[in-house]
Amino acid sequence: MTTTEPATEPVPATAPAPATAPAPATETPPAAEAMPAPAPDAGGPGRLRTAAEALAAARDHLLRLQSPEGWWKGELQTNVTMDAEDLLLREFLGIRDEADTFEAARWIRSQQSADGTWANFHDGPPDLSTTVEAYVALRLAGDRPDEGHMVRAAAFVRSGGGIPATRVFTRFWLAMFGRWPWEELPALPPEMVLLPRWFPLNVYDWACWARQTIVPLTVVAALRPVRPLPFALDELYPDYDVPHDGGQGLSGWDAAFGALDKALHVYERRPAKGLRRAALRRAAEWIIARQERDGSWGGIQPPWVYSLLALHLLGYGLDHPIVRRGLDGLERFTIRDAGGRRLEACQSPVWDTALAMNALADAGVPAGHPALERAAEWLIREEVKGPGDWSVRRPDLPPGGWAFEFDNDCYPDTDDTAEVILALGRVRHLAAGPAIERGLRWMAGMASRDGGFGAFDADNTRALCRRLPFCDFGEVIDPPSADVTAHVVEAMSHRGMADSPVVKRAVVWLLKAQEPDGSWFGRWGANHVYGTGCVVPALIAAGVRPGKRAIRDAVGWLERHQRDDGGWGEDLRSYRDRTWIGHGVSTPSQTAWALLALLAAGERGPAVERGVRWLVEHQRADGTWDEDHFTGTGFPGDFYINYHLYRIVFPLSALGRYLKEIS
Ligand code: R01
Repeated sequence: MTTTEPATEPVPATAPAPATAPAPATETPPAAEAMPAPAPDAGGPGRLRTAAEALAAARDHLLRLQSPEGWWKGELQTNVTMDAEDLLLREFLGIRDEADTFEAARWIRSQQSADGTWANFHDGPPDLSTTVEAYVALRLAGDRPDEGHMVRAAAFVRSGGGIPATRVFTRFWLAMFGRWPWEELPALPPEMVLLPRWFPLNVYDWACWARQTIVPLTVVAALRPVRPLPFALDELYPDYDVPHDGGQGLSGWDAAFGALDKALHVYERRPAKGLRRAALRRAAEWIIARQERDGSWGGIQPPWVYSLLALHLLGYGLDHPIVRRGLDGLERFTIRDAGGRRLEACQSPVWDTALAMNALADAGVPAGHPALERAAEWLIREEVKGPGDWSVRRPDLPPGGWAFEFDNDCYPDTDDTAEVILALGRVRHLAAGPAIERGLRWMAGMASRDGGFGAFDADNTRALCRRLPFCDFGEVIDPPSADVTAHVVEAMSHRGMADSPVVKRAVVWLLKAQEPDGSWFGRWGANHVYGTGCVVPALIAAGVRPGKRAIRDAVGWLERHQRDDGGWGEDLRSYRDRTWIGHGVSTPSQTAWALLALLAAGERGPAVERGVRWLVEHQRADGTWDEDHFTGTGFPGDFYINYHLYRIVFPLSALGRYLKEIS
């Protein structure tokens, strides 16, 4: 990816400008002796900051990024399919605006690699589906197929098998525009929403993000709309047909699902009228009941876009309040700056705020500091107070906890709940107590049968979902993972629950999940460095002794994977190619994760010193770090996230804990 990315500095992007400084005139300043000394100026040429100076500079930088309302939010950067699909949505609805198209096209072009392709993450390999979607969006914007950048893109697409080889989602979009036959997409009948909750592949067998995507897509697939584009895409077909299943032949479940898919295609030619009508009505009700206050669905772009399409196709006009609110809400996920116009796939204010509070507390900012107080008050207001889709599997569990986003009340998750509980535990806020208790009770109730924790649901483990021909992109279930389970264990342990049965079972789960090499897999962060960086501090918090075999093995793995420059880095390619595990360019967040694990394990030796030195040496003059590489994981192998605050919150935590240890 060509890095024409503008500022790498995290700035709350779509919301009111952050306070430039915590306003001392209106706040009660904390006791002077409790306040750490202000940051000195940047080291200047030739002089390296000390770790304490680096910490102070990072702390002050992070404090400046807080919003007046108390939250933090860094940009959530993903890939250009978000921008391409937004233009396609607007084209389909007949509301595509020329000025916005121009700005979106500018952004998309700026992300194109020199070879004419688009990747899904910084420095990543070319991605066929992403390149096709970007190409079609640029055609919509008026770029001609004979322009150099388009010629190069089309050549890459053809060499990779062309449109027939793209993911199902890409061909879904092309079908809506008459550029792919609907019959040649995997069947996705809306009757699925009528399946009872005990029946395999019913909507609650799917991870919440897949469920929210699939339900509206069944509607679109049933109605098979076609609104032709003003251009053909012949240049995106290969010169000869590449065989579809690679000629390997199908076996077992794949063959069974292939047969089911054929049968469903036959049914699709003549669906039972009453059943189809009931299914579409149920799907519409299901979708409408899940629109959030901000107009979104799940606070993530794909379900949002497909829900708008589905309702529109069912007759909800552009002026219907549901559609109106949905379209207006997308504005708040839109960033416009020097680089152009782009969309966030999702927003992370609760997550970022909890991480920022924990980092500031690690950095020695006192519990009564106004920034922490304001953040705590905001988090307390964000508590989820009602039931959600999670209630289907846990009907007797009272609500509680936190979601990732501003408005996502149907979908609290255990990962955010754990981090928020840790963050609230570091301020002295009376109102936090009951919210923490409700969060702990909710989290405990969300344990899966095997003792581990998934993010949004309990026992969301039906692996069969992954085998549907429709599912060729992204994770579609939400089984327990080591990183989430670790966060839950850490939070509960800090609240005095280390000896509770729920924590003990989760600890056993974590010990069993350790890889033979001593590391843990990272489901929501890249990758084994994240998993290991999450699990080691959690096990220590739960009372596992640093001398235990599991901890020693983890320390050994981290030390073996420290890079020559003293940092840690793990490439996202590690999700598809095991030889990359533990290897990649050093980054601030990954270096910090490794340090957090080593420090928790009681390490004080050269590995820690060199890691800290890497952080100090790579800090910017303004106190933050550059981090072009993505270190967040949406779906292993398919979808990645650059959380723009990771570059500062994790290094700040690591420096803070390091300085506490050596002082
Ligand atoms: C997406 C998609 O865009 C998307 C966006 C965000 C997420 C889920 C959970 C969390 C919270 C954060 C982000 N935590 C569990 C993790 C914390 C680090 C997932 C997906 C793309 C394609 C499809 C996300 Br299909 C559906 C959604």
